Amino acid sequence: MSLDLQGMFNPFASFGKNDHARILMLGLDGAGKTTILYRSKLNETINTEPTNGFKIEIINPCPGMFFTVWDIGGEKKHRYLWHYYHPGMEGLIFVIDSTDRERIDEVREEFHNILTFPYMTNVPVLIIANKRDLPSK
Ligand SMILES: Nc1nc2c(ncn2[C@@H]2O[C@H](COP(=O)(O)OP(=O)(O)OP(=O)(O)O)[C@@H](O)[C@H]2O)c(=O)[nH]1
Ligand SMILES: [Mg+2]
Repeated sequence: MSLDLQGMFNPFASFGKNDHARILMLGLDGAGKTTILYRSKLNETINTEPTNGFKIEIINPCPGMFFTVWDIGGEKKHRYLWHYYHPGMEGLIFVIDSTDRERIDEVREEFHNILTFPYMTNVPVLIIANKRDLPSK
């Protein structure tokens, strides 16, 4: 599957070239954050484990565009970290498993909660409805 990275990262096009904007990537466990992170970095699908804490990678989705992406684990026990890592972040990627209808209310609550974080005002938000290759559960 090819990914249109330039199109996908369009919400962040206002960042200057080469300025390495800091982007926070959040979403429930299993949504596909780490998969997307490495697809964006390596252009390949890697096998992931649930993220225990966080991962940081610099990605270069198109020429001259660099982002430092902070991918924080989405399991409930890690979600308190979301609040601690948001200061200084300049953009948000929120990833949703679009087949996981059972947890859509939880997704909504967590997203609304993120929007109350004090530093999360006036930051561009990219919402990815992931796993579109799968049938709904
Ligand atoms: N079919 C399909 N599977 C996907 C897709 N994206 C991710 N997955 C699978 O979903 C599972 C969870 O993916 P991760 O990237 O580890 O999810 P995560 O959001 O980082 O999860 P946490 O680290 O626990 O927060 C893995 O088995 C992935 O291979 C997708 O677009 N389609
Ligand atoms: Mg992960």
